[in-house]
Amino acid sequence: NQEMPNLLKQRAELTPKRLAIKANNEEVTFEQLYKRVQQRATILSKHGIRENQHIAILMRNSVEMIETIHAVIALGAVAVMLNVRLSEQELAWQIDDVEAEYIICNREFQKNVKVYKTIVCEDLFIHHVEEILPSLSQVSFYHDKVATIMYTSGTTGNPKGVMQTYGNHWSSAISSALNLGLQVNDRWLLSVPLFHISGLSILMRSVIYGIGVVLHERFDAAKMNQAIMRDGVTIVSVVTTMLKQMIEQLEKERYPESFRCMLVGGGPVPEKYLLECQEKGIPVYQSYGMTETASQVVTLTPEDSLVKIGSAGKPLFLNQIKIMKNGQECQPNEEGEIFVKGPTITKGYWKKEEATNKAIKNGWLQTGDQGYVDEDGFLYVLDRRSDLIISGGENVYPAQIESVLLTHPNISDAGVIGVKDEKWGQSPHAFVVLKESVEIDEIRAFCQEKLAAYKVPKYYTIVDELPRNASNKLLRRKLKDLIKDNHD
Ligand code: S0N
Ligand code: AMP
Ligand code: MG
Ligand code: MG
Ligand code: MG
Repeated sequence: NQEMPNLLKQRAELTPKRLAIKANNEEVTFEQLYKRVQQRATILSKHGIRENQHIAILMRNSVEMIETIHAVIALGAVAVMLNVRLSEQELAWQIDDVEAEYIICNREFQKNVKVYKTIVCEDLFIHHVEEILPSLSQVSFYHDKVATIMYTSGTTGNPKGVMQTYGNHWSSAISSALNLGLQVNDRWLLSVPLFHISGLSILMRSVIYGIGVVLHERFDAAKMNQAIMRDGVTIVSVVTTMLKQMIEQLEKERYPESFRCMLVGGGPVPEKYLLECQEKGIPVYQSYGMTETASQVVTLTPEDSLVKIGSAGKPLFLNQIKIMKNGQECQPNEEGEIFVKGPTITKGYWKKEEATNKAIKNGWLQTGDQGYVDEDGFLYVLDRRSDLIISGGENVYPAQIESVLLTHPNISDAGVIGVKDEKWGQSPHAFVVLKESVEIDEIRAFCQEKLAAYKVPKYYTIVDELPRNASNKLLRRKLKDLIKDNHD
């Protein structure tokens, strides 16, 4: 369990004058960032935040959010990253489960967590701090120590807190650099949420590599393109929904030569967008990864992007993959379930030993995803799961929506599937069996109360009964057939 220094501190010592963050019209160097983080940590300590506590962060992407994450880490506490799109109930569930001591939030989100001990970010950092907390220099970091927790849902049951260690983040950043390379003048455009590993991993890379983050507080395709054209951005992380809007917006223009990587992940990437990228000379890299693997574990290399279009690539250095079916390892091109092993795999789910042992055996993480590896070792992730809907990079689990629908007094049975959506890739479609008649709008409003907006079914079909097998298991595949003609 190797000890490591405070990474931001060491980075600030190594390259103090380099750009750490560029946001709006603000530019922050690593030296300045480190100073501000020390001040923030001192203030947070005065509010009672201590080493090893779980501190939830409920914020929108901003410089303040970056400083808050680093400050929580500097105190030796664990940063629990909450998705700002979640409903009050969903947030409460995660906060209770993780036993968060405090929630640091933007003022706009305070109403969603009002029963908890909140610290409103906007109120906190208006005063200047004269003296930095001396004990900050005594906080130790270890490879095996949990840095962050992010919740992710499984096929059934409640969300689970994925524990990401310092070692996981470190290894992830190193493996990525060994694949994509690293240049002193790299700048990574960050517009995906920092509460997802897609966003947080950029922050980690920035500190570990000593490269700048160009921060966008909200996604705007035109502004992203402008940043690539004008702000010296060399790498961007996107999900398919964002990529699609960016290429549409680009029209006839071309990105500059210096722009070297459009890293796309978090869900399936339809080949038509990859082909369109090729036509427009966009260096697109498909990747495969998840919260449990601290971001990408498989990424296509530049030299293969043309020949192996559609593939997510080969495992990044030090990672391994295998495809399993009925307890046997598959042959090349044979479809099965994807397993991953390597130093970026989570040490487990918070307080869920059984689930951890089920998911990770001998270091191999069972991903739940279907795919195959071709004869040259390239992974293809298949879009075969009926139990997971990915809408604009956000995971939606049908079982969760079904259980919400079932609590409605007029609904006796419910089934949810993902249907094709032009903008989001997939959207939830609900099938309900009614006890008594009820307006669809009422069902929708009922869901809106309890679920994040992106989980609220977009379409509803009233049916007499749902397709179930002999053991009463819902056959979601059969639901697809019922509406085949509507969505294709
Ligand atoms: C796609 C995004 C940017 C859309 O958000 P936008 O445009 O800002 O929407 P809003 O203005 O906030 O809201 C407008 C309306 O749209 C609804 N809405 C918003 N998002 C969604 C959604 N995803 N699905 C459906 N509806 C959505 C709002 O509710 C609102 O509706 P109304 O008007 O009715 O109120 C945004 O969704 C986004 O940021 N998505 C990306 C999330 C993400 O990053 N996912 C990846 C998670 N996975 C991982 O992190 C592992 C993989 C990974 O690490 C990775 C991934 C990508 C690239 C690189 C990596 C890597 O390995 O490094
Ligand atoms: P998350 O739980 O939000 O970390 O999302 C991880 C999930 O996104 C994976 O388990 C896959 O189901 C999906 N995913 C990630 N990358 C890809 C990809 N390249 N192709 C298809 N699905 C992907
Ligand atoms: Mg997941
Ligand atoms: Mg928007
Ligand atoms: Mg996802």
